[in-house]
Amino acid sequence: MHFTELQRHYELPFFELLKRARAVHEENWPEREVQLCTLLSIKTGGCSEDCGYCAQSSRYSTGLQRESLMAKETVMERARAARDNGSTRFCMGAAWKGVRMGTQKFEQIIDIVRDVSTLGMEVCVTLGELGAEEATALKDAGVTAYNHNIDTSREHYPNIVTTHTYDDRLRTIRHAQEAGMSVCSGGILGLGETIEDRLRMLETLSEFNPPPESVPINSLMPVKGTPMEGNEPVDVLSLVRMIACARIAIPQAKVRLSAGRYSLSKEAQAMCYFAGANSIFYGDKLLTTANPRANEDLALLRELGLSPQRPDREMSPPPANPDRALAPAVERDLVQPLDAEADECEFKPVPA
Ligand code: SAM
Ligand code: DTB
Ligand code: SF4
Repeated sequence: MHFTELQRHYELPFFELLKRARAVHEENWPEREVQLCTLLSIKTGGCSEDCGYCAQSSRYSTGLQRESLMAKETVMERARAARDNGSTRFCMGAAWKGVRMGTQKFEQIIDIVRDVSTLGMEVCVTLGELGAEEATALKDAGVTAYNHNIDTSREHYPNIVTTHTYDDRLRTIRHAQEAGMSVCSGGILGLGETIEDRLRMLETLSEFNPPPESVPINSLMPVKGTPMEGNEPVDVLSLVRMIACARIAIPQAKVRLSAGRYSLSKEAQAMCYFAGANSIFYGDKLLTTANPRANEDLALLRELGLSPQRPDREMSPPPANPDRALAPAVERDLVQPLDAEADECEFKPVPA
């Protein structure tokens, strides 16, 4: 959806915008279902990147305890627990710039994914930068969706990250699409961006072909020690407007009310659900920061007459529109080799 159209929607009187978003939601989704996704940080901290919001960047003293790649059995225990608690999607995150074929850590990841995918949940991973080969290997191992956020507008991106570019992010998304994985991509509100930046971000996401399968809308979790620790909190009504605009601009995507729910009242969350959010991160912890307690989330869903969504392992990614070129468009010859030393020695080659 073009920026000016998004802007027109965003500026509607609040209830008019909500009414339109609700109508799009009802046309495209079962009205009462909310997807429950559990996050697990399988490799924590020590990341080479300088994303100004992130607790896990090695550039900032955030006091976070670093943890190397989790053993498969521990991941499996957590995944089984998530399934038993009603999650239908298990999302594993790693604090890396990216992954490369032929390294020990990538082999370990593939092994973990293979086993987790036997549990019947959707399997999502977020591992940073991917090439075409890595994307195919992940898909073959059983990944259903790859999370890679564009986070903000192209214009604002260099103000929050300098160690990789917006085009690097788009290239990874394209590799995930080409490998046949669903793409989960969204952003963060509260990075010092303008409303225009937020809408430019939605414009970019809505132009993906195939469209993203899910769009996480995070509000910044301010982390002490990062350059963004003192950022202004996100205004709740602007968050609801963004959820509504995401619902209208990308009707076929699940809109995930993501980080930041911890500080939202029940009423604020209810407005987000009404505006089109139909997925949440569920469980007491996100990757490193707090999330509402699972029993409180279930109680709120019950109070609102909503219910957890059924799993759909067989779902295929949203199809591309054959009348348009695939998007994001990427320049092939720009792939940079990953710096093998950057992410605290996690790039050991597989022994011969
Ligand atoms: N390293 C990989 C990457 O950057 O894609 C995967 C992990 S990274 C932590 C995943 C996403 O978490 C980021 O793209 C960002 O959108 C979100 N995120 C990280 N820190 C956050 C924070 N403090 N508040 C809100 N969202 C955050
Ligand atoms: C997404 O958009 N949000 C999740 C998931 N994808 C990987 C991560 C939120 C992280 C919040 C900060 C933290 O817990 O470290
Ligand atoms: Fe954090 Fe991911 Fe950026 Fe690393 S690449 S600093 S884990 S957001």
